[in-house]
Amino acid sequence: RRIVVLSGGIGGARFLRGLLRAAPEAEVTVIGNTGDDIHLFGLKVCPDLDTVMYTLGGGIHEEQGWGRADETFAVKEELAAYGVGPDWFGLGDRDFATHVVRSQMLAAGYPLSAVTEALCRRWQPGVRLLPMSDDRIETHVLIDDADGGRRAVHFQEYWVRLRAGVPARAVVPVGAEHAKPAPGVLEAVADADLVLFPPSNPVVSVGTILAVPGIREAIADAGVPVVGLSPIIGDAPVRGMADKVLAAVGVEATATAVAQHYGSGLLDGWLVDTVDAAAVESVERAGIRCRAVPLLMTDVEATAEMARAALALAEEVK
Ligand code: GDP
Ligand code: FO1
Ligand code: CA
Repeated sequence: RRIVVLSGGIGGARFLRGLLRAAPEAEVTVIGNTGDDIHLFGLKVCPDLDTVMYTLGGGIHEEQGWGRADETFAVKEELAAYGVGPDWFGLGDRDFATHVVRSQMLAAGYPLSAVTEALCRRWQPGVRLLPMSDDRIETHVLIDDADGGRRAVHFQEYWVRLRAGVPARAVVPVGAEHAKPAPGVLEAVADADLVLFPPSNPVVSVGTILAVPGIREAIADAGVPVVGLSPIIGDAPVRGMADKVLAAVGVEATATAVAQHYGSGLLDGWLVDTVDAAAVESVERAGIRCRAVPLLMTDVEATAEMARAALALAEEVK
């Protein structure tokens, strides 16, 4: 069975670990978000691709959900000693090596998709990891300025330096309108038996992937079940600040609102947590089949159960 998963970082990567346990025989292609990418110190950093690669490859810092395990920060400290910023983005020494290899290959003319494939040869994530696009797309967030105006900051500055502490007035995937899907993306969707939206951030992860021209249409037209799992439980994100970016696009932080945001034109099935069982009726009224199951990824087995529920729902909506 060929499964395509649209993934951001932490939530998507953890879900994928459960999916691989639930369906070890499946061929899984991950379309990874690259809107979080940031250029720092002359290097290109791809947080969501790296989080999927490290998590499935066994190198992730488990509690953080990003960056490498057993990290040291000598390079970061030396950069600070030179007064070379920014200092608010925690790049570790081991992680730097990934960005050096990636930047070197990009400079040699390899597209991001080929670079990602090369990096995955070391990590063996057990999935085919494709960037959503080889073209540069960067999510910027519009915030209020001191003098009553507005200014755009890079998503990472909003998320990490500002800790999403100020309202996001707009979220813009800069460059998306001129970008095209990376090689293999549309083919993977066309060949898929099932498309899954993991409990990733609906705006800056799944939403950014869907903003690449052609991807949303390919999924809607694939003629196979599209099943999603809510990243919102009990009217709040399980972790992180997804509610801040949902507000920016006028979507309330509820399991129902997120399903409606994706729309019945895209979603055939939606899983909500048992605490949101009351949402089932409203989601079904929106034309999306809905089931309430435990959705907390407390460990790999719990996540595998979620994945099994998603696969079962996909069978129902076929
Ligand atoms: P990021 O790119 O690192 O932010 O990761 P993603 O976009 O892939 O996923 C972030 C989302 O994962 C957040 O909005 C969380 O609400 C969601 N999330 C994290 N842990 C869980 C969990 O255990 N269950 C569910 N349902 N969602 C989760
Ligand atoms: N997230 C943080 O909250 N603080 C950090 O210092 C940080 C550093 C970092 C370094 C490399 C990397 O691949 C990811 C990193 N992240 C950090 C996570 C990153 O901000 C993700 O984009 C978010 O988790 C949301 O997607
Ligand atoms: Ca992300």
